[in-house]
Amino acid sequence: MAEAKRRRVDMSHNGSATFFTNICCPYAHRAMLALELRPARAALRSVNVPLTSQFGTLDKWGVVKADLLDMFVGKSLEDKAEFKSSVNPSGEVPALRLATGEVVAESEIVAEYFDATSESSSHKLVPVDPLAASRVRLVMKMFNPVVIPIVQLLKNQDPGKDAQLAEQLNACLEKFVLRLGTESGFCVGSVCTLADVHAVPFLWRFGFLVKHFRGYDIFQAHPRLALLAKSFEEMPEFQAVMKREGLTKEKLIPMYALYANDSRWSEDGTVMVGRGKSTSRASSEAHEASEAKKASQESRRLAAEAAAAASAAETAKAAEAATASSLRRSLQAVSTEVAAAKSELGNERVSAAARLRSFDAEQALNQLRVALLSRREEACRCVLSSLLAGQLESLVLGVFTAWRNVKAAQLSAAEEAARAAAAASEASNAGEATELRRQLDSLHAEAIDAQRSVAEARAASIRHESTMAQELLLARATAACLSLREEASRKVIASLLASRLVLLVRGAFHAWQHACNGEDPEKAAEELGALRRQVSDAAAAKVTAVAAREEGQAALQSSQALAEHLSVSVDDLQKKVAALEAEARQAAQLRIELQKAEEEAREVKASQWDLRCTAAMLSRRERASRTVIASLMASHMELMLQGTFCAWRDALAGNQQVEAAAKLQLALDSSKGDLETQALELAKLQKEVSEAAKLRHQLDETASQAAAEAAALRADLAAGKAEVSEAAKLRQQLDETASQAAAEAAALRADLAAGKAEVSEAAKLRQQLDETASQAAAEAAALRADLAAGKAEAVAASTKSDELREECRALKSDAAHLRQQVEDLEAQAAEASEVTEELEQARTEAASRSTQAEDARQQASRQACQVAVAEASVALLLKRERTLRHMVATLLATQLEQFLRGVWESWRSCCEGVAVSVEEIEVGQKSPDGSIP
Ligand SMILES: N[C@@H](CCC(=O)N[C@@H](CS)C(=O)NCC(=O)O)C(=O)O
Repeated sequence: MAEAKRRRVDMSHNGSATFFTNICCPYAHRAMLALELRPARAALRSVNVPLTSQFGTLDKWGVVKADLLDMFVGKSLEDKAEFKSSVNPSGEVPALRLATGEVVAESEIVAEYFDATSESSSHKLVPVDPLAASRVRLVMKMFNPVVIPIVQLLKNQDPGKDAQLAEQLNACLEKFVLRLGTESGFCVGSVCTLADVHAVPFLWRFGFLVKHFRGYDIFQAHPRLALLAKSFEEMPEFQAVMKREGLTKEKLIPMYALYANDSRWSEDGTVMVGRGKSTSRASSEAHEASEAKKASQESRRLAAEAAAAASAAETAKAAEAATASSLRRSLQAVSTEVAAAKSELGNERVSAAARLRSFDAEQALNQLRVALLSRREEACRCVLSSLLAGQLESLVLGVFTAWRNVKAAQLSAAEEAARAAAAASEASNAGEATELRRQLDSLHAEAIDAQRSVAEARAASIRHESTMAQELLLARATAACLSLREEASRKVIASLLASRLVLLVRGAFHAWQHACNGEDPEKAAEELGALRRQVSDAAAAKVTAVAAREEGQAALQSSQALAEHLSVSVDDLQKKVAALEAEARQAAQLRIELQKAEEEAREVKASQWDLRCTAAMLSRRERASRTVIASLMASHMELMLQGTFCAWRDALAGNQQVEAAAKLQLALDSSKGDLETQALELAKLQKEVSEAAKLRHQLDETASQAAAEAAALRADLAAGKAEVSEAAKLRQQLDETASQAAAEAAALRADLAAGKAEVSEAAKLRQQLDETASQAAAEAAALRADLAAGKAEAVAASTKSDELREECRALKSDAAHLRQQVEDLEAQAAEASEVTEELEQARTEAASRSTQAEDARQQASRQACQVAVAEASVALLLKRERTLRHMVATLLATQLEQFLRGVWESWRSCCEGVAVSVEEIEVGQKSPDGSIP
């Protein structure tokens, strides 16, 4: 009792750690076992917290029976509520409140906390090795699904479900066993781990509890689990817990009776009335045997009942047989009556069939007519549809052929335009080349002009020298010579740049042409080679130009002596230059014409329909232009840099020369009186004069070369003219093509307008047709109504005529009868002629009778007349019907024709609409100003 008091629930937190537990709970058992294996370092107060269900047992059984472990003494549900509010909101054990007031809950977490915080020398429950720890955790995870089926089996109240629940439990246990190690009886490895602490409290207690209450032995089914339980039972720590808590299997079984009875109590609340242990396997077998015995007795009883029922059925069968024979007899009588009635009916049927046959024949005829008409209609539809299909096919074929032709024409026009453009570009190239050459020539001429002017100046200075001091003249000449040299250098550089520009532009146009003609690697390689050759030629020309520049400088130095001779050659050169200028003007004119032709060609090209081709060409041109502009900019940049450097170098050289000239001036000033030096200078001048003669010779040669170049240029000009004439021809052709295209377009537009007009007319016609059709439909409906009325009249008339015929027949028979009577009377009168009176009387009678007969005859003739009239009216009605049918047929035919015409028109308009939309698409791809987007 003292121990029990020690265990009183004391929720107060007095600064020491508290472990809230209950050995009846397998979860709490986990934490208790862990604490035993891994003792806490600080003092730990253990407090038992009764379970809610245990309080119920306590109420009903009393402390002696319910509190076998002395856990509830002095404990109440209020304590439980306080535990919930102050320690664990779920109200579940185990829970650990630390000295700091923090709470650790959930069994495996509490167990792990004990393991982690223990300072005991015992091995850790969670191995330090991560791999071993992972195996421990895997086994723990695989055990969790075992708990639910094991509790379900224990609480199950339906014996029929035991096997199924045991099977479910077995499946979970199998999966768990598969993960267990083989090194020892423990779950993992050779020592006890957290996995064992996790599983054993459950396996140990539910092992014997399930066997006791439900007769299912998990250890027999899984010997590995028996080994595990045994390994644990032998462990001192396990035994220590059991001993301290006073827990034995014998005490635990009555505690778990609550679960085995699924908490079902008798009404007075003192006895459990659930299944308990009553349905163990053995008891269930006995139950099954008694059930089987009951079933066999029941079946025997049922068999006896069945035999009695069979005899009763035999008697009933005999009675029924007698009844059946009497019934059969009456049936035979009835069948005889029925046969008689049938024969009567057959006779009536024959007569009715005879009556109906005529009607059926007419009906069949009508059906035949209808079938014939429907077949005709179907045949007409087939014919029309095949005709329409054929026409549609031919039309589509025609459209495609026309479209192909138009495309081919467009392509050829585009090709021609491209060719013309290429020719024009070549021509423009040639023109530009000519222009550049002309510029080169003009530069050359300017250089020569400059030389001439320099020479004149020089001559003037020489003349002045003769009168003034030769020294001063020489100095001035030197200065002029230097400035001229600089100018000549600039000119040479300009000519070089111009030649580079020519090459660049040519290269650009070649690239453009190459882009336009498609990417032909061989051609490109050839062009590249040609360009390289031109570049090397240009380099050679540059070298030659540098040499010429040097020569020019030399020539300029000696130009003083050449003044007179140059004046003559300058005149010639001026003439040649004038001629060249005239030619250049012509070339410029041609170039302008070519540009115009090219612009016109472009305009013509722009008016072509093949926009894709043009777009592709434009994109290629754009690419080529970009390439060319990039290369031009690069080369310009290079040239600019080169020019800058050259200018800078030339400026430096000029400065040096100016300095030298200044020095020379100073020297000249200083040695003004030195005649010997003057004589020497004069000798030098004479030498220069001789060199100038050589230069003149060279200039003559240059002039002859210039003449040859002029001849070549003239030839180029002629070629250019020929190209221009070709371009003009091409332009003419293009004009023709354009005019043809314009005419075609105009024709197409006219066709389109006509088509549109036709479409509008067709629409109008269709509207009219629709109106007519609606009118016709209304008329047809009216006619149909008339027809129906006529038919009804005809039917009525025919029935009336039938009746009249019948009456007529009756009258005729009456008349025949009367006639017979008259004959009889006449015969009697003939017999009675011997007796006069009798005869007269008989005659009188006969006369009266003949009068009657006459009356009857007259009546019969009247009736015959009436029949004839009725027949005539029937014939008239039939005729009317025929007329109506004919009218309906013609109306239907007209409607059909109109309908087909409408279909045809709508189909044609649809086709034209397609053609129009195609043209509109073609046209719509141009921008409003006619330019290509
Ligand atoms: N998931 C919890 C379950 C603990 C649990 O269910 N404990 C039960 C006893 S077996 C409990 O304390 N129930 C509260 C009560 O019955 O009042 C754990 O692992 O700790």
